[in-house]
Amino acid sequence: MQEITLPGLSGFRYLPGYFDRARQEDLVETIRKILTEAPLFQPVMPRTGKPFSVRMSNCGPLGWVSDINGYRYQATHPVTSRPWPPMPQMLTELWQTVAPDCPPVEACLINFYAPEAKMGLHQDRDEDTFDAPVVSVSLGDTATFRIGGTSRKGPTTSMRLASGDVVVLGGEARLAYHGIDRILKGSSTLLKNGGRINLTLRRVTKG
Ligand code: MD6
Ligand code: FE
Repeated sequence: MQEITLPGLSGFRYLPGYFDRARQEDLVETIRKILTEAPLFQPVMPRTGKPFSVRMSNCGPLGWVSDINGYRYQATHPVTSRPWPPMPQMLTELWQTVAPDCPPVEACLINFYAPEAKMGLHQDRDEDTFDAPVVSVSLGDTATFRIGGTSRKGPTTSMRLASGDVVVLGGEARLAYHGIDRILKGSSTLLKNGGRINLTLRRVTKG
């Protein structure tokens, strides 16, 4: 297994090809089942109400939501009011592998990117603890991922995240600014209708 780090950003790990094609297909099937129970919803920005270009859902005991009132974690789907579906075993195992000393994963945010979608530079900081990493899995079309440091200004590095790749933001990198500049439409055959799914695994509460 290849592991790529960045000299100026400790705690950043890029694990290209972590999931092989067969396991990516398993994971997509699992996510599709989750999305029949907890459909993708359209989040909007706090205050402005401007819609995100990605659609979202979650699995696990807690899910991340954004609406006019703010960003938060909650135990139920904002549209159906039902509890989020359970965390799939493949994701629990990924968490145990890359964060063996951390308490169990509590939330998996599912982001769906149509080919035109992107994600502005942001920090993941809505959790009560930053001791555990945020772990991401990319499925489907390749994305251009940009990561900088813990200040919004300053240099950034770009890399392509392909289907099956895993990124770990722990340590100093836990609060690094990052985002998705673009999706490379048609770059993967994994999702029948194209686009990209990104899963981010988080510990939300203090262990
Ligand atoms: C994405 N990723 O890959 C957006 N956050 O679509 C993230 O926002 C992210 O890749 C925290 C940790 C890893 C990530
Ligand atoms: Fe993020």
